[in-house]
Amino acid sequence: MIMGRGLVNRLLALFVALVALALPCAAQAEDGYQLWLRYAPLQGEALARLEAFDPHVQFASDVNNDVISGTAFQELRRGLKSLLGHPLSKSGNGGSIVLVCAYAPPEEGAQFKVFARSARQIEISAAGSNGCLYGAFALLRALSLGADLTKIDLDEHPAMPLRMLDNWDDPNGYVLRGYSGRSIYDWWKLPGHLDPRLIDYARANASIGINGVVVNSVNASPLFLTDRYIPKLKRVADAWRPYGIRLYITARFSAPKDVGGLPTADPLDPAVQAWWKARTDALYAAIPDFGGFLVKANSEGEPGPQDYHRTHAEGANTLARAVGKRGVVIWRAFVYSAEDKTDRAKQAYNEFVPLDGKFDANVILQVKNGPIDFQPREPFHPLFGAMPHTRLMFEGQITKEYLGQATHLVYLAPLWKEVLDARTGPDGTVAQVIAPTGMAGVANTGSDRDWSGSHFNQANWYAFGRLAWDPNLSSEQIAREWAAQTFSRDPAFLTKVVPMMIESRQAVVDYMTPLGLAHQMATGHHYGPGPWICDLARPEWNPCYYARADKAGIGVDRTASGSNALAQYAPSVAAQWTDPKATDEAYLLWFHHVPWDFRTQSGRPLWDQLVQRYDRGVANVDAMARTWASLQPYVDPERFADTADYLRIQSQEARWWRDASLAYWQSVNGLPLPAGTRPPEHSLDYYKALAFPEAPGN
Ligand code: GCV
Repeated sequence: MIMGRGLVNRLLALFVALVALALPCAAQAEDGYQLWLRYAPLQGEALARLEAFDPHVQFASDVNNDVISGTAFQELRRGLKSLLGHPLSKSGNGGSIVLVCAYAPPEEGAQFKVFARSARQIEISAAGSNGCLYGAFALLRALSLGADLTKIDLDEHPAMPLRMLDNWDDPNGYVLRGYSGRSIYDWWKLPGHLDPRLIDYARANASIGINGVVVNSVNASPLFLTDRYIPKLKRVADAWRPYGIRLYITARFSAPKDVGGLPTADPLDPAVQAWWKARTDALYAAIPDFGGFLVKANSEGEPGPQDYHRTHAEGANTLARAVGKRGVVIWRAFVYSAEDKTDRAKQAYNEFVPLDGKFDANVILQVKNGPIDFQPREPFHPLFGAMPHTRLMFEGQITKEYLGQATHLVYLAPLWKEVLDARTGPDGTVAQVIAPTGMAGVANTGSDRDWSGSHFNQANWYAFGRLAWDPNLSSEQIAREWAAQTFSRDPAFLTKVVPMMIESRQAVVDYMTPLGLAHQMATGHHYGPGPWICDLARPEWNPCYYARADKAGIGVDRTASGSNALAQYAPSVAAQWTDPKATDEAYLLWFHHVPWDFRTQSGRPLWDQLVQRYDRGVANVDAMARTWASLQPYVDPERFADTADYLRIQSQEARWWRDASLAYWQSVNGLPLPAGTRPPEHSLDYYKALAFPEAPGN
């Protein structure tokens, strides 16, 4: 009997399904390594449709098929095979997916179309091979989500040219603010051995549109500028090129002195300029598509041009001239100084706005989402919209330094969206300000099998890439896409897990820093609460600096009667935050110092409202844990148990945050808790005495 190819495939799929059913649950356990790229076999109608199409992948003749389009080709075959649950048929008689890719450099040509030319032919066409790669991933994503291949009609282009990850990894394998193991870069074994994980990393990044990666920490080692590192960097850059990812390094500003043998790193010294030029030329000789330098200068003790009484623009331009048209210099705006006694929230603006228009064309200023430091909530950074003659880039933190790190489930898309969607003035939003330039996210990746320290932390990596591709995507859509690809497409799973993810951000705000408070985390590790800490020499390193709680009230007066940080925003923006009675409660204590009995918009006195918010945060984490427990049937045992454990930790720690904070505020205001409120479990002294010498970041 001769069986048709389709029948053979269907029988094969049935056999695989029966074997899978017969296996014990543990065999299906997953460790999270595959991220959102599992391409779990389709079922039901979606599978039948793809079987009927019987896809094979081919290049259009006469078009470019360089290494990047080669990756697209391989990825399509890999993804389709996995979605079908069996190899693609060899006959080539089925429907075709045709790649039509031209050549363009990585920042260009990324737009793509995926559409059905006929019922038997799908075309992925792009102005550049990287567009073909993004189109391939988009097609596989759509299929993973159950789309009908023959009805696919995608027409996409990235919202911004630079979509980057910043690794804060040191040459010795330590990851600063890393909560997912050691560094994925083994500089010791490179260039002789390249860990295949670096290729998986590039693939995951490409799948969400990331096209640049900075490989070392902003607190930079000068080693990366030595000859010894060039072949190491080259090996990584070569491995990433097929994924359309350019390699960047952080440059230590004092490197001409540290490793260059010069007596100075003064950016206006001709010998220093010649040194940067020679180093940069050496990098480009080895890596022709080297992206450029990231620099943290005169910030938190890092060296910079101000050490030589030069401005940030003079420093940045020296490096930018060495790089020339070949790449960019990304200069961080994260500065605040021990000598400057003005409100820390104002210092970056004061430093950089006078330099607007003084940076060379290939300098980009990288600005954190808020004016302090990656808090659970901050208003958008006032530099956005205030430097019309400078290229500004958004910096977000995917690693959750101040948001519970590995163990708290917090989905960050709503946090970034809040900033990207914020209007900077009459002319537009933060997303529009950065559209000509880009977004960088401080990566949360490490050597852990699950890459990100927890399964749900992967969602933040995914969301960052997707938002850099298209900041108009909603947090819900991104969560849905991620959860369906990562765990289960079952609508019963998605209708519960997506709202849980969305609410997780407000929950952490509520139990850590409600009503516009910020930076109440204990100094150093930034993990648990430390609102009482007030004895460190630099005032802005004390949580008490950010709450200004006293017997009379709480919050930082940033209006004209206080630091007037409010004046750094456009008048139309500042107007919404001038009057405490009219200020959105999300930012109330950020901008205002108000009495404990201040009547909030809820009608409750501030103290009662604050207590209510801490309680709401705890209740929401408990609700998240219950939701997750109900999702057990949809998730493999290993990832289910990991997440359940972490939610238990988060429930306990939300209580810790609430109880420690309330105990402290009560010690300041002397007020009783509102009737019916559960008192803190322990005394304030108990919370103050807790110590975590082993916490990451200590
Ligand atoms: C790289 C915060 C972190 C620091 C980090 C700094 C920065 O202050 O706590 O560890 O240093 O941000 O962004 O430069």
